[in-house]
Amino acid sequence: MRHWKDIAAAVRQGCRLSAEDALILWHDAPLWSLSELALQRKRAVSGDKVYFNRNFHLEPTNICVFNCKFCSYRKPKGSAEAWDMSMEDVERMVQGYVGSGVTEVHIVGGVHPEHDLYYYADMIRRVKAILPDVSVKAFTAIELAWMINRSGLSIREGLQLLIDAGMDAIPGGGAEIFDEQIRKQICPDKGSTAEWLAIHREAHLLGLKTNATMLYGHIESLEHRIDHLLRLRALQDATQGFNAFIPLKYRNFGNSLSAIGEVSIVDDLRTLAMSRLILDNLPHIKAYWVMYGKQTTELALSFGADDIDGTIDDTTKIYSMAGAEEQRPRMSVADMRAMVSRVGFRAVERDTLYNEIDND
Ligand code: V47
Repeated sequence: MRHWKDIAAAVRQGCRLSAEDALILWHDAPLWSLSELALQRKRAVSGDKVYFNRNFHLEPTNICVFNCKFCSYRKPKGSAEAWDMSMEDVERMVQGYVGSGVTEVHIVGGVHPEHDLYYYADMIRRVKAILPDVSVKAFTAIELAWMINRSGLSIREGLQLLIDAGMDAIPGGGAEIFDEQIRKQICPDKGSTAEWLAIHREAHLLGLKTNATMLYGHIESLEHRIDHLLRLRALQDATQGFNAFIPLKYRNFGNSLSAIGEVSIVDDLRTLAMSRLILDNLPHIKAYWVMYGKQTTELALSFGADDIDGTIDDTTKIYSMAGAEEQRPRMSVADMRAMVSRVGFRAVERDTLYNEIDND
């Protein structure tokens, strides 16, 4: 068995990590060493830049046909905490951002039993009619697989229909953990790993950029995390279509896995650094401040992250309902710039496709 120091030396030379070496490094290397390695890789990709954007989320519904055990957001139809926005509600909300400077709307929600592909294509068209210059990053692969399957179209045809309506990119949600046995335990009725990967592959072949996530810190092992990252790396080798990877820490309030608690901040930082090191072909690693909280996000910037997501404007409920510190997540551009410069990096505003926006 190799020593972590030998593996670290190989990584410093640019060698790709195998599953076996990744496990040794993840398990044995001291935190400071993972920080040093991940920063070296981050610097090679994005220098001293850390990206952010001006965005808001649109979560049209939390009614969902699936019942994932880690989810605090989903409520059954008829529950006092369930919502289902009408198209007029959606338009009213989007109108509120005219002239605000936002460059992205991130649309995700529950997999509603009645809303179909044509309904969501119409929603995208209405959003674009109000905010024509804003990028629509929409629907997890799980939502997409559901709506496209029900339409009778192929994945390619379904995605093309949404692209024609104005969809510009796909967010990374719904990946959870790819290992089929763990997936069966935490989200038994949800769309499969194969479906998630097929949607992203097809999107990439159509020229769409997408993100990827991994839900960690529940019942999975380090081997499962490494397997997840290696499956993403393999798809990225084939398509080059992923823009960013976002590790998502399991937050335990208000869902049926609550009893297992949450992992430590050291686990968060190791996971970020190892994601940067294993995903040597993915340009951006995002520390999603809404999920980590602001303090962990600051630290994350010394562990390979080069993106902190966006201003959000208190428009997402997924993490507040799961117990995250940020109960009304909102950050100003000045706050984001200050956070990045406190760590010693340079904040750079980007659009959804990582084109830099010069607002200085
Ligand atoms: O798919 C749900 C996760 C995801 C919990 O692509 C939970 O730029 C932790 O994917 N604890 C949705 N995580 C969020 C997401 C995302 C967020 C920000 C940026 C991007 C992007 C994508 O949230 C879900 C699921 O994996 N999630 N419940 C929970 N209790």
